[in-house]
Order: sequence, then C-alpha cells, then structure tokens
Amino acid sequence: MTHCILLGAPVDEGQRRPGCLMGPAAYRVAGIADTLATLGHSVEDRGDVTPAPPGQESCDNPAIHHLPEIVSWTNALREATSTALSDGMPIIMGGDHSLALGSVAGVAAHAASISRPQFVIWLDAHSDFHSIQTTTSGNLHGTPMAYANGRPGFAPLPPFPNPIPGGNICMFGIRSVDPAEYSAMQETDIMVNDMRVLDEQGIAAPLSAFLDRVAAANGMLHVSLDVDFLDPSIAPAVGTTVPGGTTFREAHLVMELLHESNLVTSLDLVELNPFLDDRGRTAKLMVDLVGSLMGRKVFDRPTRSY
Ligand code: HAR
Ligand code: MN
Ligand code: MN
Ligand code: MN
Repeated sequence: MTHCILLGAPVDEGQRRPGCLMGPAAYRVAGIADTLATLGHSVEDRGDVTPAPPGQESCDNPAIHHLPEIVSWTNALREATSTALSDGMPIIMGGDHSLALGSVAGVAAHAASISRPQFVIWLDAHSDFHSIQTTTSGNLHGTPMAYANGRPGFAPLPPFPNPIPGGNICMFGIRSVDPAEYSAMQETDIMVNDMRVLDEQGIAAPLSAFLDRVAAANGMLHVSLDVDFLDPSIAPAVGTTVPGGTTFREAHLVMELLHESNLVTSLDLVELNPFLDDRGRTAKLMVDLVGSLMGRKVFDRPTRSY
C-alpha cells in the first residue's frame, strides 16, 4: 500500500499549443484517484500547485519564450515535489514536460537529503536534451533531461540540486532527437533505448537491466511518462505526435514490470492536451497505465527478484 500524493501542474508555457493546462482536470475526471484507491492505496489530492508571479529572467537565445513563467513553475514544483516525497509518492499531473525541470529537481534534492542516489526512467518520443542555448524551437519542454543531467546552459534557472549522472538515466520510446541533442548525449552514458531497440529486443530485457542497477544502488526511481511515448493511434491528445510509438501492450508491460520491481518512488504524467483528445480516450489510457504501475494485473505471477 502506497500513500499517493496527487499534485496538479497545469503548465502550458513550455510549448506553443494551448491545452496542457487542462491536463490535471482531465486526469481527475478520468478517475485517477478512484483507480488508485481501488488498488488499495491511500490517495491525497493536494490540488494544483500555484507558481509565484513571474520575474524578469532573460537569456540570449531569441527563440526562447515564457522563460520567467517557467522559472516560477520550476521553483514551485521543486518545492511541492520534494515536500510530497517526505510523505508518500508524488504523482505530478501535467502540464507540458517543462514541469519536469521542477519535479526532477525536487526528487533529486530529496534523494540527496537522505543520501540515496536518484535514477530516472524517461518514457518519451523525444530526448528533451536541449539546453536553453541550443533549442531552436524555444520550447522549454524540450530541455528538462539536460538540466537534470547537469548540462551547462541553464543560467536563468537555479542550479540543479544534485545532477543525475548519465548512468542513472534510462530512456525508452525515443524516435525524435535534434542534432544538438544528439551530439550532447554522445558525451554522456545515458542508456538510450530508441524504438529500434524495442523492436529488436522488446522492453523487458533492457528495462530489467536498468532496474537491476537501481536495486543494487538502493536508488530512488522517478518515472517521467510523456503521452507521446505512446503511438498517436492510441493516444491522440498530444501536441507533438510522432509516428512509430509504443503499443498498448508495450506500454502496459513497462508499467507492470515497474510495479513488480517495487522501486518507483515518484511519477510525472506529461503532455496530455485534453483539447486534442477523442472523448477522453487518451486521459483514460494514461490513468489505466497508472493503474498498471500501481499494481493492477490480470493474474499474479511468481515474484521477480530485483
Ligand atoms: N526537440 C524538439 C524541440 O526541442 C521537440 C521537443 C518536443 N518535446 C516534447 N516533449 N514534446 O518530449 O522543440
Ligand atoms: Mn502563452
Ligand atoms: Mn517530453
Ligand atoms: Mn515527447
């Protein structure tokens, strides 16, 4: 039984397609609290996080937009997430992926405070490895993984509390990487499982290899689930659709394996744009995936040991 803490993060300014701010409401309407309670967990909905009024931060990349708003969100979400981790498992309901600038900073700060290493699983079509300097779209939702890894070029944001080494980061579902992200990632030892790896090896083997590392290090594990990890044919409610994503069963299998590992300590749900949804089907699928992550299954299996 887990104490699940819902945090709404209606962040919309990290990209240009309005609608992600309705994400937290859509998860609530789709029954996220009931889904968790039915699985035997206690649920506390702390409502939506409120950022301070934006300041005056600026940078020399003219493409960047809404930087002061995102700095305010980052500060507010770092605080809300690290506080929630002392009480239970934060589930941050976005909001676009720029919210992870704050949520991942919060989990890293908490892990450092109790001297445990932090690990991240990034489930996304995109690597989100731009710095504020290298993004050409200027959309800050394309930057959080680089910030968390301690990449330079984030001066307007507070320094990342305890940068997460590349060996503690594992990506799945990747199929859209910009050249500047690609060359920056070459300098790291991030485990990048692009869609071809999943085609050739499936999800269970590479995921288990990473989970073994987390378990051996007694790590905290943050999962960041971007709607575009899923194929757009099953999850249309996202501004940045990329063909060739994961299937319904691949996505549930990731969640089921993560549940069995017993290692997950926090979760982001990002990029849902309910304005683009088809009668709530993407919101409902995301909530179903949370159900699998938190223990829903058809039959019990012999317990795996991690
Ligand atoms: N790499 C592209 C950019 O920086 C696209 C980033 C899209 N990111 C998300 N989140 N949708 O993963 O603009
Ligand atoms: Mn705007
Ligand atoms: Mn993303
Ligand atoms: Mn994405």
